[in-house]
Amino acid sequence: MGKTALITGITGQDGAYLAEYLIKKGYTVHGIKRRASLFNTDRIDHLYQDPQLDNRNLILHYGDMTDSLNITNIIGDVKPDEIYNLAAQSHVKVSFDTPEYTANVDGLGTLRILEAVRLLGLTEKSRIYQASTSELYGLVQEIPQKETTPFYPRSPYAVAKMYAYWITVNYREAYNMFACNGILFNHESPLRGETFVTRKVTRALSRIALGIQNDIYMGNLSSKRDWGHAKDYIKAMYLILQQDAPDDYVIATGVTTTIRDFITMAFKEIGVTVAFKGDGANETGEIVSIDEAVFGTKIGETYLAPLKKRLGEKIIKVDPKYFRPTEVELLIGDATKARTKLSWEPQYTLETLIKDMMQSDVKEMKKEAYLKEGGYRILNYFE
Ligand code: NAP
Ligand code: F7E
Repeated sequence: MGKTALITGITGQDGAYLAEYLIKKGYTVHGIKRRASLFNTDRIDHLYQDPQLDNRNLILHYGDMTDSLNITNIIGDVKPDEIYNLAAQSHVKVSFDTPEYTANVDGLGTLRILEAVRLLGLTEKSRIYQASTSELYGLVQEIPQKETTPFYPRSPYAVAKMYAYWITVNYREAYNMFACNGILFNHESPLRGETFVTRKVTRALSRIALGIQNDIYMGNLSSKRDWGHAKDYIKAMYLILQQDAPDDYVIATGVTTTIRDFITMAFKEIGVTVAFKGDGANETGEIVSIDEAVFGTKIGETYLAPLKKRLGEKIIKVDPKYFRPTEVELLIGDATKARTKLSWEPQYTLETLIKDMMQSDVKEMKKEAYLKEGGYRILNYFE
């Protein structure tokens, strides 16, 4: 008999990669998804199986992290060997707009999982992974950040996650539960939500290159992040729950890069060189040259002439509405403990992460560009 895992947040970026990974390992995966007025399972549709089939390895349950009875019922029914608590209102900027909801889902939601396991008498059976975050370090007290670095959260999101971190540690110590924190630094992928900075950039640059978007408005271009690939990071989650004893681990690449440099690298991937001028809210970025051979291969020659006309135009601009009331300026992690104890080693570099994201978004946006062109052609035909 394979193991059974329960993933909260299975419809999110990490949930989707983790579900696929565990199914390949022979797990039966249960996931909690929210009821929504539109389908919200795009990221896991390739794993979906009809409820009428026998021996399914992916089973979805409706639920919400704010509903204790629902969470307790699902855990009681599934009796999972492993619980991966990934569900969260995970957008830092949005947490300033919805602080109470974020605290409820991201903070108390974790308590609901831990209490359900305890009350159901599953403390011996169910191992728990809590999705903790580098945002806990906030106003960093040490560079690089490791497991022993003091926390200094800088957003309602981070404060809620701080509660979740400590309640996980407390239940481990108080009730001898196998409950662990993965303190993951930013991780991205083609499945990343469209409003996080990396995906916002790779989508927008693909659209600008294809002539279906004019410009992009950004927030703080100078903050620095330690970005890895989600595919590498979900393997760490799995490894954390396979150890002999529960513990907390930092998962990071040890490389930090500004948002500005991420944009430069993403444009470079399609043969476009940008230069930035000014600072703060007045900073702008423009295209200074195009490597025609690279652009032709990655985007297509058809799109070269229109983009060349835009050389020297301000394509990247700053809108202060994207600034945060309190910013996390610098994150860089030291994952020595994970590398040594878990033998965790990331396969992707920032360059290969960007390549993966740009390839995927160019492919996706080309469909939109073709439709638009096709649409114009049809319109012209009738005019
Ligand atoms: P994500 O793409 O935003 O996914 C979040 C998931 O949580 C989605 O499935 C979402 O459902 C679900 N969710 C949100 N509110 C919920 C609620 N009230 N009840 C039930 N489910 C709810 O996040 P991610 O990037 O995969 O991150 C996974 C976890 O790791 C999160 O806890 C995040 O805070 C944490 N984390 C992320 C990073 C990172 O860089 N990605 C780094 C450190 C920690 P819908 O699909 O219906 O919205
Ligand atoms: O911002 C700056 C922004 O929203 C990164 C979540 O997964 O990772 C994520 O949180 C940086 C910040 O991610 C824009 O000010 C500039 O300094 O992509 P982000 P995040 O806030 O680091 C951690 C580890 C988590 O746990 C979270 O769940 O980029 N930035 N301009 C911008 N950010 C956004 N979103 N949009 C901009 O236009």
